[in-house]
Amino acid sequence: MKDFSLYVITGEQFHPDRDMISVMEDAILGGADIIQLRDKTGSKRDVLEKARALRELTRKHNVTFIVNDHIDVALTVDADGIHLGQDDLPLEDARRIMGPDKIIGISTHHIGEARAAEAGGADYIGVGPVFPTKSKTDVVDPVTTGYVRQVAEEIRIPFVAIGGIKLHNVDEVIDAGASRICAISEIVGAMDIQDVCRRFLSRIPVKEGK
Ligand code: 3NM
Repeated sequence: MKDFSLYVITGEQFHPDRDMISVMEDAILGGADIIQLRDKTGSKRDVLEKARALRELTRKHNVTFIVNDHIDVALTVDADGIHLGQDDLPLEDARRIMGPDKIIGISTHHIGEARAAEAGGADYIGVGPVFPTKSKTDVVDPVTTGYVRQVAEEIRIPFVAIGGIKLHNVDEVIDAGASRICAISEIVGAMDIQDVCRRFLSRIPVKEGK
């Protein structure tokens, strides 16, 4: 997959007065290089409509587009990939449906899950929640930067740190070895989304070849 630095997930509850597409376009203009549609409550039709709009937006800006959970929606709009939780469709079934070229990302909360995802052919893993977060209801206890460090040392596929990451604590996550950061509330809930993205990016080490 195309490498990335700043991963932004939709979180419409954090911007009740703003349109989701304009919020995500601001994130992209600020430098977000991968976008995920995460919608746990909408009907399939709603999710499909949002996915189509985000697909169009991400194509326009040449940014990677991932759909959370809804594999049928991901395929219908030709998203670049899907993101799965530990209780979603197993990786090997998802791979069979998505085909060899689509991106499959998996949330992991301990090293055993990270090893299994890598061995099973995931393209990247989520590592979190690093800190407490209010953006996810069925969330496990914070895994701390200790888990980030463990993954940085052992796992060879790309990983993105997630969960409660803010401008005031991102340096701890980078120091633990993360080079890809994901945030919802700190970015989509901001007054100046582009500025927050640029500030995050200024803290993330630049990758070779980018
Ligand atoms: N997944 P915020 S934490 C969607 O640990 C999600 O797998 C997590 O939102 C995981 O940046 C999380 O607002 C919520 O804390 C991230």
